[in-house]
Amino acid sequence: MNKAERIKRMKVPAADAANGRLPQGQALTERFPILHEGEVPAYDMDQWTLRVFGEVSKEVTLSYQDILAMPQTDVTVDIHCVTRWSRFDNTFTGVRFRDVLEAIGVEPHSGYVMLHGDYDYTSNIELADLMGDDVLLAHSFEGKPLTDKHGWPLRLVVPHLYFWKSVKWLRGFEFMKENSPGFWEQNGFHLRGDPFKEERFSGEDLPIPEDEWEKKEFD
Ligand SMILES: Nc1nc2c(c(=O)[nH]1)N[C@H]1C(S)=C(S)[C@@H](COP(=O)(O)O)O[C@H]1N2
Ligand SMILES: [Mo]
Repeated sequence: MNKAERIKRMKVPAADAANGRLPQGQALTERFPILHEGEVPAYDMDQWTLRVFGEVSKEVTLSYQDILAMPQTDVTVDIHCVTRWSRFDNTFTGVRFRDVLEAIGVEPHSGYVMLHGDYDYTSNIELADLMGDDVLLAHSFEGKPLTDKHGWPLRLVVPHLYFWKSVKWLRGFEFMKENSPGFWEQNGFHLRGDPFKEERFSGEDLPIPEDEWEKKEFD
């Protein structure tokens, strides 16, 4: 199938394309693709920790119970993956990043964060992009615990940036002196990744076939 035909097949309701809800170059999906590098982690939840460390007033290590005891928030958000799928109206439940900072009484001493997820996945983000109302450390999706493949026990959800920033199997926030690139950012992807500005790449465009994601696993 040629490119024009593939684009024609993409499901983009005219109203959503017109009202700007669907970013340029994206295709809508109602299924939820599963994308990650490496293995789905297995956990002993008694050993599981989430660390806040680096350039901060104090370093803190949280247990899963600590997270569940913090104020819980539901968000319903659209998500946009750089491999060109978008999915509307996803409801996640968890704790807002900024509520975590407040609950643990940590003052950031820098504006840049390296997000750490299992196994050895990283993505960099600016602190300002973590402070919004709908940035969650999520444990549930559509009212049920996240599935293992979508990041249980805890994933980040940063809906206003491409989904590679929404680190699954989240384990740490490392405040950094400088904005240094994480895993995909070292491999040619944009340092910030705003889907509405199509901030996909840092340099030359990388080839991303429009239908690559359709060949992935879904649930
Ligand atoms: N730990 C970890 N988190 C990750 C990834 C990964 O490889 N490892 N991939 C990212 C990418 S590229 C995408 S598009 C989303 C996919 O989330 P999903 O599988 O729930 O759709 O997870 C992001 N979070
Ligand atoms: Mo991705």
